[in-house]
Amino acid sequence: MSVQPTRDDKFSFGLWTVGWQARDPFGEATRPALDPIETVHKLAELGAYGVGFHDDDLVPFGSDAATRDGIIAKFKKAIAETGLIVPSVTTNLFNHPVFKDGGFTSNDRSVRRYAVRKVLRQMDLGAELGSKTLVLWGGREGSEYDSAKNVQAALDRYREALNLLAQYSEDHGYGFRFAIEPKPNEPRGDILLPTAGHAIAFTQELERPELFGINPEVGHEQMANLNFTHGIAQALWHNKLFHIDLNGQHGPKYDQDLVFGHGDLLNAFSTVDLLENGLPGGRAYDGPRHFDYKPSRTEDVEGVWESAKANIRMYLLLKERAKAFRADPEVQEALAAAKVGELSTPTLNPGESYAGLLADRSAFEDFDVDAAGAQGYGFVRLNQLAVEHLIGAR
Ligand code: ASC
Ligand code: MN
Ligand code: MN
Ligand code: MN
Repeated sequence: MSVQPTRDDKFSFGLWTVGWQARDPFGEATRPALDPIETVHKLAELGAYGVGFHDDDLVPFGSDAATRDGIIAKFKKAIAETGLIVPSVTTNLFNHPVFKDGGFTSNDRSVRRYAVRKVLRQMDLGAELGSKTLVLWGGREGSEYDSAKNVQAALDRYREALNLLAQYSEDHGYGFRFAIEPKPNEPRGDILLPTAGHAIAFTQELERPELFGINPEVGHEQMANLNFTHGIAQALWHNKLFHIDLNGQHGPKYDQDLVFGHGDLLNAFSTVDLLENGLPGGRAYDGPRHFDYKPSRTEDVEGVWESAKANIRMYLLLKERAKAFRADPEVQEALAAAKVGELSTPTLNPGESYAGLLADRSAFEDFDVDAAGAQGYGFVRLNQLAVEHLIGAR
């Protein structure tokens, strides 16, 4: 089966993904640090079109100006040599102890001012590299204790910071769109903007809501016991799917960051089907297919690159399976029998108001509720067909 990635597939990786040294709360690193420049070359070889990074992934926290300039010059050379683009960048507001109570929403005002400055600096660099999306993962924005955080004040401060970022981007002609990444918990006990829905609602309270959308991550939504495919479908519906973090997760437990498809495979199938085939009448996603996973702690460096390849291969295999599913006449027939297409027909007739509905006896007085209640929808048959396509049985 041909699963050769091309630039048109828009696969991108964060430097922090393959670069994760597998330090966890219970153990030391199991792998050496990777050189970001080598990583850029390796990702290009694997068929990625893009690379993203937190400021500190590229330039170690606290580096002096000369070191920083030197690293950035080398990085620019590497992306020029490989033709990789930098579709999105993000800022690390979670690693240093200064952010232990958050960045934009720390109770300490001086920390908040520092956090905003750190993001502005990364925006300057991202703009210089041609990036148009700024991802905002507020991993430390939250609390362990309800008494320790005034949530409404925290949301005020969050809004204040994001309004400032948008103003800065517009004033400098950077043209950034901002993608808020929800996560319910970990590393904080409870994180603000915990799900796609919370984050979308929050964007409506900003000065320039059109510049703000979300960057949902498969595992983060699943940690909240939510259906990721439903989440991105709703985000598309709101025109808020600005970016996506693909990975794998087995339900509500710690953030696993597995390879895409190595968690809930059925949901990964429907995710790719949605991203690649869209929904009738629905909006399409054409942004990066960005992998935000962590090569498991058990892997050596060779295993790191195998796992990176696995993400790409999994996506392309699922894309091929989803195409076969959609093209199968039996599936078409099962979709029709299940009335999946009928949902796209408005409930009211063109131009009809409630008066028309009230006058329509067939809608109520003469409606055979027992017959309608007795019909079978055939969803199980349809799903069996999906699973059979997924496992290559058809
Ligand atoms: C991000 C992002 C995450 C976190 C995590 C850091 O930028 O999208 O999910 O940081 O990967 O380890
Ligand atoms: Mn994660
Ligand atoms: Mn992520
Ligand atoms: Mn992550």
